[in-house]
Order: sequence, then structure tokens, then C-alpha cells
Amino acid sequence: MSARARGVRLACAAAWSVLVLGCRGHESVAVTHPLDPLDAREMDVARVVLVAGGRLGGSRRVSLLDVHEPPKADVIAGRPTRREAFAVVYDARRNETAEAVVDLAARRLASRRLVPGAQPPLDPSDAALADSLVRASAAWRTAVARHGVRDLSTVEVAPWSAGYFGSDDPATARVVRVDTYVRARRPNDMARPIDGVGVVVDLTRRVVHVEDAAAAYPPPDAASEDAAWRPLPPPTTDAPSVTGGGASAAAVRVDGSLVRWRRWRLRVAMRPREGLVLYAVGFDDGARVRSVLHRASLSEMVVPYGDPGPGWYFRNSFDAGEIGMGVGVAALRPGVDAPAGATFVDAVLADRRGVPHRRPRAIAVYERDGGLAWTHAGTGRRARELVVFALCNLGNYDYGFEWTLREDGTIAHRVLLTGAMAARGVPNGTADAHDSLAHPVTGGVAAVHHQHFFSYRLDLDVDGATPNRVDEIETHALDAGPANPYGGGFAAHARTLATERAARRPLDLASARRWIVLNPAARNALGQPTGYLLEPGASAEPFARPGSWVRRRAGFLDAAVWATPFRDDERYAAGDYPYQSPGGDGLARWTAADRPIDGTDVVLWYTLGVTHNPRPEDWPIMPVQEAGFRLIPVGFFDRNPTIGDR
Ligand SMILES: [Cu+2]
Repeated sequence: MSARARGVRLACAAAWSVLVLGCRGHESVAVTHPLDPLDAREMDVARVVLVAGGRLGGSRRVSLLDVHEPPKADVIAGRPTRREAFAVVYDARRNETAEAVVDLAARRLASRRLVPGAQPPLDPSDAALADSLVRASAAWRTAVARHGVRDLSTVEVAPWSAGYFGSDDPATARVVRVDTYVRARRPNDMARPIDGVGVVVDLTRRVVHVEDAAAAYPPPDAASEDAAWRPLPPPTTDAPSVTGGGASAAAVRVDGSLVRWRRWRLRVAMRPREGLVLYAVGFDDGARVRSVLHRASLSEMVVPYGDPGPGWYFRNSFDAGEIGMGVGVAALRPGVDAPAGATFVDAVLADRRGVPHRRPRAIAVYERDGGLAWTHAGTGRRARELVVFALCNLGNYDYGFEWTLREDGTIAHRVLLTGAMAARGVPNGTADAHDSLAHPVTGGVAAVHHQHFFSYRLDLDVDGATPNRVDEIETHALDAGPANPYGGGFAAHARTLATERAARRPLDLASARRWIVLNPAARNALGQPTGYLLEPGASAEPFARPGSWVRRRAGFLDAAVWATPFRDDERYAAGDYPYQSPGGDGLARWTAADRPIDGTDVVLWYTLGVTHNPRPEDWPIMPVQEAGFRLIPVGFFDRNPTIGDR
């Protein structure tokens, strides 16, 4: 979107819908939207206000600078909203975290508060300080030397989020844990781990504590690293290959955050914490644009590793809340990360000083072939689908987030996992000695078993924000007896989940359990309430024990599905500040009140899991592994909506 367009709106502080792209029949669409991320000019205003008020600069740095979203009620009603910036500022000297809201039109600080005991995400300043403290530590140098590494100029240290294990009070300590590696020659920094050297750094007190495992053996050598990059002999066929995905940008219109493709209308944004966010998603049925999703985002994620030993037990990265998914957004390479024919959308993110930086090609939007749409008796047609894609690099891992919208009303989400697995060194020649906790993947390297959990916040507004409800659908075999004489009978049953506690639900393969968000005030031609159904894909149960620190901190793992009544300030499943958090926050805390959800503006939360048992084929860089879920219309239409479409 142009700065000029934003300026016009800021100047008049008017209803956001006054600026329209033009009308096409019944459709008039605003260029901008109240949930749009801050642009560079707005970030500049926020920074100037914070610095002028003495709230930024010196030992204070920006941890987060993002739009302060206006109340949803105002957005839905189309009422005028204020553009505001939300900043999280960390004062390293005082070890204090503060939140500030800046009124951008008035250029003034609207509010500010300290958040006692809150630790903001790990950032490059923390990493740099941890690096220098570790390198100055005699205990660390001794530990590294014990593993046969003398030349410290070849050694890299990698910071990890600290976790929380009953000590390291976030009110008094800011802790980073550090891994040690021999510097890699290839693009996999995990290839030459110095095993068992765990370092705990308290940045507040500048204290370094080294946990060195008893066994010491040298890290893998350069030849071992190179061996993993040796290609197979070339294939024997000369047939030309097809690359790039054959995408078309021509069918897609992108104006600022607004994406229009066939019947779909949606907004896309790159946000510093959540990464790729979709909002104002609606389906144009020819008469009007019908609301489906108000906002869909990654709420939090966690990656628990199974090895309980030194250097590993703490690894439970909350990659969104402890680092920032959008902070790690990659510039997509046309023809590699996304098809060359895609439309690319830039993002603007602030650095530690609050200075905006343009991040090119943060989001790719394109149409691609969608396979077969439907067919029967010589009729049928091919499907097309719209893809919205972003790629985020979080240290060793890379996560792709792909939303696909189809002409039949389906919204599919896939998360793509690639990059370098976290690995430990093992004595050379180990083939399977570590296979209970880790699996050898190349000479001298074993990758540790771990899980990835992604918690999505799905604010479905099916034909409007309210009243929505959540029904659970289960299918059960009929009892044997006269009503089921041949034993093959089964039937589907629906029940409404009335309150938050009732809506904490596990997956259940045996009953094909599904959840549907319904709007009883909107009916299809058959008289049924219109709805969208959450269809889980492959998933995983957490192996960390109930009551363990990671389970307390990632309380959202206690159920695959949660439902809450909408609240503007309930956005992150593990709470606003998971770094060093002792837990109990987020979904676990909010839903303890057991608020009613039937008839409210329902938010559905879904956590999908991947159990990653490493294999040699995942080394040196993992082929993309994927997991996902679908939102599919149920009674939202009267029939297959693609009949008659061309
Ligand atoms: Cu993994």
C-alpha cells in the first residue's frame, strides 16, 4: 500500500471504508484495513514518540513494534478506528519490560505500563552478549579443550531460549543457553557439535555456568561434514523436467493487504510475532461477500526435545513467542521458495532501535493447478487454487506456512518443515548406540528425537461474528440388535460444546471426531445453519509428561482443540510472555473461567503436532516434511459451489 494512501487516512482519522478501490457491481473494497500492519512511516512516528518521551534509547531497545489492533467490535461494525502502534520495550540495564501504545495520528504516547516478571523474546543483542560472555569464560574454554578443540577461532556458539525449570526467576534473571559447535563449512551449522558442553548464561548478572557431560570425544571432522553433501550420480534419463510449479499471477489481484482471486477476498500480512496472518477472509457468492474467517494466525509453537541429558533437557523452543516467527521471515526466491510467476508482497519490520526495514518478498501469492475439482459420467472440471505462502527461518529450522483457498470453499493449511536438525555428537562409528534418544544420521552425528507443535488461532466468523457455536461430530457403530441386524450400522451424532472446559477436546480416530463452527442465525436453502468444519490431518500427542515444566508452560498441549469466546487481548496460546515463563498462562488460564461459548463470537484453537524421528535422509538438510488441517464448508452452500463455474 502506498504511504500516501495511509497518510490520507491518518490525516482524516475517518472510517477505514472511505477509501475504496472502486466498485464492481455490489462490491466496494477499501485499500486499507484496520488490522493492516504498521507501514514504515507509522513505525517512524512511533519511534520518534517513544524516544522523545524517554521510553526508548540508551539501555532500552525495541523487542516488538507492531500495529495495536483496534477493538474487533469496531472493525466489524465499520466504525472509525484509531491507528495505534504497540511496542514492547526491554530495558537491559534494569531488566524491565514495558508495553507502550502510541496514537499515531496524535503523535503521542497513549499508554505505557511495566510488565513485572515478563521477559521479552530472545533477540540479536542477547545473542551477541551471550557470545562474548561465553568466549570470556575459562570454564567453557576448558570444556571445549576437553573435547580436543584447541583453536577457539574455529568455534561457534549458538543461543537457545532458556526454558524454565524452577529457578532463573524472570524478574531477576535473563537467561540464554548456549550450544557449542566447530564452525561448519557447509550450510548446516549443526554438523560438527561439541557434544555435552551446555552453557547457561545469565545476561543480567553476566554469569556463565558450564554443564559439561562426563564423556568427552572429538566433534565430527570436516571429512564427515563433506561426506553428507556428496551428490548421487546423475540420473540416466534426459527427459526435460518441469520446475517452478506453473503458477499464474494474472488471475490474482493484490492491492496492499487485499488479495482478490475468483470468489475469495482476503487480507494477508507479515506480523513480527505470529508471522503470516490472514484476515477478513470472505467468499463472494455472487450476491455478497460472505464472511468465513475474521483472522487466522499461528498463535504459538513449541519444539520439545526428548533427550533429558545435559545440553538437551532445556530445549523446548517456543519459536513464535520466544523469538518471533515474522522476525525470521525469509525473502522468497522466485522459482525456488515460490513459483517464479507468483506475486510477491514485501513486509516492513522494525529493528531494535525501532527503525523500519523493508523485507522484500515476504509473502508469495499465486494461483496454481488444483488437481481434479470433480468428475462423473463424462462431466467435471479441473480445479485451481490460491496459495498464500511465507517462509520463516528460526535458527537451524525453516518453517513454511501455506494457506490454500479452493473454489469449492475449502481453506487448507500446511506447515512445511525443513532446514537442519539439531544434533549431538556421538563417538565416531556409532550406528545405533544412541537410538533410544537420538538417531545417527551421519558419521559422528545423531539427531535427537523431538516434536513440533503448532497452535493456530482460528477466529471463524461464519456469516458474521455472532452468534456462532461449536458442535462436535462423532461417528459411532450402532449397537448390535434388531435395529442393526447385520452389524454394519453406524451413525453420526452432533453435540454442542457449551463452555470452554467442555470444549477442551482431544483428537479421536475411533469416532472420526470433528468440530464445526455454526451460525444458527444463517441458514442454507435446506434450513441448516451454515458452518465450517475443522478437519484435522495427521498429528501427534505430546510425550512430555503432564505436569512437566514444558507441559505447564505449553498448556495448550493439554488438548488438540479449544474454543473460547472472542477477546481482543487473547491471542497467544501460551500467554504474552512465554520466555522463562513458569507456565499456567494463555489458554490454560483463560479457560479456567469456563466461560460460555454457545451463541458467542467463537474462536477455535487447533494444535497440530509432528513427531520427528530423525533419519539419515533428513541430513544434511531435511527434505520438506509437512502437516496440516483443513477448514471445509458444511452447509455453508446449498450444493457443490463449483458446479457451473468455469
Ligand atoms: Cu523436526
